[in-house]
Amino acid sequence: MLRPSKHGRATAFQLAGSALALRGPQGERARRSRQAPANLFRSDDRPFPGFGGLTTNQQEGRGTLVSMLTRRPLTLLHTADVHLGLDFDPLRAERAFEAVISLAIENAVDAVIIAGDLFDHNRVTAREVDFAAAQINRLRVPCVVMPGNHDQYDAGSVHRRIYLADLCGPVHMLTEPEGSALELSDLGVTFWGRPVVDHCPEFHPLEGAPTRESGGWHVALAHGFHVPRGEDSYRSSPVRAEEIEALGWDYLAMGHVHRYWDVSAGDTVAVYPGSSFTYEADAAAAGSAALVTLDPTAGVSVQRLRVARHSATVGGGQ
Ligand SMILES: [Mn+2]
Repeated sequence: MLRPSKHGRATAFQLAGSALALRGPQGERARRSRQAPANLFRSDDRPFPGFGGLTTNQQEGRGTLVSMLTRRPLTLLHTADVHLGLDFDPLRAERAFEAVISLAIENAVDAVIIAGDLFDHNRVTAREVDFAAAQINRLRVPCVVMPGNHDQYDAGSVHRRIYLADLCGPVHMLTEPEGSALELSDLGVTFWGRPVVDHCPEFHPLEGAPTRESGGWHVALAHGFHVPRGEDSYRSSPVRAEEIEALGWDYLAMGHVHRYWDVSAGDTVAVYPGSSFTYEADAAAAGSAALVTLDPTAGVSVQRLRVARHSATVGGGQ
């Protein structure tokens, strides 16, 4: 389940089974079948230097990512809910995305995360796709993209119709329905994400997220609705505070809620960056993005960035 990646010593791998697969009688078979190889990759057949591979954690029913990477200072530009192809004002979303990419360049980040809803719907035109690709191709750093509920990875998904990774040099897609990890060893970071395939209450974006062992930074992506501690929710794609705490990763890049919102829990720093555009008619209103700094000494910090609108070119009257 390994495939080479285009960014130097990068690897992508799918988790062997998921929490969903562990439910019911079929799940029990799946669990037994996972017990044989405790470590999927022996040390002598690691595909790339520094790649630790995946082990299973029988007690928790979660895989464990073992990384041989070392932490180094890392900055990420995290955006979500870009909604290119926005029905009522496509130019508004486009200008905002252009501004987000400019912020990434100006801040000289090491990588960009788009945590769902890059596209507003699956009917986006070739022109809109070309616009997205042209903007992403302004980057000279990796861009990790995961589908959200507006561009969900079902049979009709825009991400099955067009392949951003082919159009854009920097793009790595996280589209494995049960979740997949992507290790960028040059940056000392491992990403994991489970895309929205069916936006419903039964879908839990963090279900099946592996535990992590020391070594490098661990950054997860989740597109869903935050549920505060102890509360029940019938909303689709819930991400519970308890799940964020149990994740125990360095950073959780959220998407779906259109305002900047810190939902950190336990040791996991978790933030919604907010939509890159704003529905406000006020030209002074702005969307937002998150500038994430991961420092081996100072830890993880997040700064809310304002995404300025180009008021002279954005259509008003909404
Ligand atoms: Mn969404």
